[in-house]
Amino acid sequence: MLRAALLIATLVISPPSIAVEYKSEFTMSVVIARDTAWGRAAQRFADALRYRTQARINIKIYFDGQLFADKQTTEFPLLQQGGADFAIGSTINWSPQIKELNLFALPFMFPNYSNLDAVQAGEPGKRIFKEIERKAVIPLAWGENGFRELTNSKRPIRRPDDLQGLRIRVVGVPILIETFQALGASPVSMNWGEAQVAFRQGTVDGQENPVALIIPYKLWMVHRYVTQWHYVIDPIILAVNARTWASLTPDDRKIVAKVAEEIMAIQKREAREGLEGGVLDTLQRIYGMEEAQLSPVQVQLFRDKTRQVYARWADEIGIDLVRSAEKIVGSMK
Ligand code: X2X
Repeated sequence: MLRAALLIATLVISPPSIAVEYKSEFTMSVVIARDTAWGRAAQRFADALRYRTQARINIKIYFDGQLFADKQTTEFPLLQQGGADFAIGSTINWSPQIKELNLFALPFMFPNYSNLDAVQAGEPGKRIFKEIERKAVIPLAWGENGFRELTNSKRPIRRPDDLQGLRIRVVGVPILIETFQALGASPVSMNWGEAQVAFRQGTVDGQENPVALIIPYKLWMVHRYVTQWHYVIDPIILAVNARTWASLTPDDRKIVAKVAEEIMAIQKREAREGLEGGVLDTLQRIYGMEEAQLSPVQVQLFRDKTRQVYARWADEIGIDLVRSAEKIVGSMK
């Protein structure tokens, strides 16, 4: 009798529900504007999580690099240290801290998106995610900024010679600076925000970014010429700070992982939409840009000029990783 009463008392006193107390607001860093495939994915991720977790996970997104007052190459340390709980970041911006991410910036490494998907899904992609995890950041899903094409205000670029002396804005990472130097241009590194001003004022002559950004950033207003050369690819990654991740309940972690995967799969499709079927024609037809579409022979001339940069960076990145990716790309040609 006494035992039964005790049992009932215990059941009443210790109900199984554990109230989760998260911080009232998680932060998320995004280097670019909301009105892009990349920015929309951040918004959808935050909206879906708020809904699916009954607002337990409430994310405030800082677009346009507002969360890192400094250079865009400091976004990864910010995420690492918890200054941002989440981020959708470019592999270029994170490459100073994760040297393996320079794989995607090896000049003329990836001929098309299928090769890239295979590398990400295969051993190299898994290894890269492990490296990120070792640095206290949990990568949740790959997304896409796109193949980076060249735009400028001076002249059509069809041969390396055409680039001679042109001031080209790049992100301040060594591999891109060295690539443009090898091509005879004058690379100028600056943040994406400052770059918009430099384009309008003409203090630089050109830049390199995917069509998915050329259109919403209206680069067609400042640069008449565009060259489709697919010289590097720029995947993006949705990731979360490791302590933030550990603070979530296992059930919430499952929801976050699932939502990340689904939203970023849509993001990839959106960023790539029409790209391989000649969206550059759109730049010409709608925005009056003059496009140079390079033949494989013309691309080869640019590739030849950047071969040493490739070789040097293959060592820096880790020759095993590069060979493993090259093998996948080679088997698909
Ligand atoms: O700064 C750029 O060029 C951008 C927006 O594409 C990146 O964040 C790498």
